[in-house]
Amino acid sequence: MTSSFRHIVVLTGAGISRESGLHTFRDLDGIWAQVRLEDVCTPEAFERDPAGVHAFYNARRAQLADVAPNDAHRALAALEAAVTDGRLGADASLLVVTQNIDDLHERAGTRSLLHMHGELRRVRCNSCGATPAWDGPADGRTPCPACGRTTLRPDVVWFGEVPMHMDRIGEALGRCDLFVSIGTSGTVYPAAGFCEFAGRHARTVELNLEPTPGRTAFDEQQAGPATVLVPRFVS
Ligand code: BV8
Repeated sequence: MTSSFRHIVVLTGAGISRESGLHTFRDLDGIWAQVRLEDVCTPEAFERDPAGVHAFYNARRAQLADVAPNDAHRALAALEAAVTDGRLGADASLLVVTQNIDDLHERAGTRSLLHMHGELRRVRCNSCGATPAWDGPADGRTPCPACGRTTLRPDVVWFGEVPMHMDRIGEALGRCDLFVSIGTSGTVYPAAGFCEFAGRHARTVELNLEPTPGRTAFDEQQAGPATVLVPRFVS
């Protein structure tokens, strides 16, 4: 399916990591059924309870050691290899934009990747702005490796904060001829608006366990698990 396109943008959400064992957010067994978004995923929450927010992200960071990429992550890495080898044309391009903060795309081999909501395996210093790679727990007593101050926060984008890499994402969406949304409910903006923007000039496809409320905005919708749909779609 993808071989007839030149410039592909793929948006992924928590659903692509579900079969690796990481919970989604809004499914019945999702993260927001366990903890209130307002208590862990806003700057106000961090201001109010930094230890609680650090604990939430420390637990999710620790979980990365117990999970591995699945066939959907690997299929996207194989697609990138085909682009890099010139099998989709000399000037072909692929960009994976993920809302996920796990590292499963990297571990599957994807390099052309932007984490628009940040990364679990980084922290950010509120004093000096350093964003060191981070594997273990962090909290209000952990000194920043760059400046030594104990002002570290998770390097993720909370509600009300500006997503990362929006300039590069907008540029890629503006020139793509294929936009594929994988494993996202299309609830959170600005990611939820990417289909409408790309759809002005590109073919748009939703690959999701079930059709989402935004499915009518896509040219095509396929329902099923990502580990089945994605390898078949990119072959
Ligand atoms: C911003 C942090 C301005 C990291 C997250 C009113 C209207 C419109 C917008 C707003 C509004 N009020 C406020 C806003 C803005 C707000 C927003 O969109 N709110 C929503 C709730 C209405 N957005 C923001 O604040 C953003 N910032 O707008 O700044 C701006 C914008 C542009 C330019 C400059 C300035 C910041 C949003 C980031 C918030 N941070 N997380 C973390 O803790 O992980 S969001 C959170 O939701 C996660 O990051 C997650 O990635 C994201 C999206 O969720 P999904 O990935 O889609 O997961 P979900 O569970 O919802 O769905 C999973 C899907 O997978 C399901 O459909 C399921 O069927 C499917 N699935 C399950 N299993 C499988 C599967 N599919 C395939 N195979 C399977 N096996």
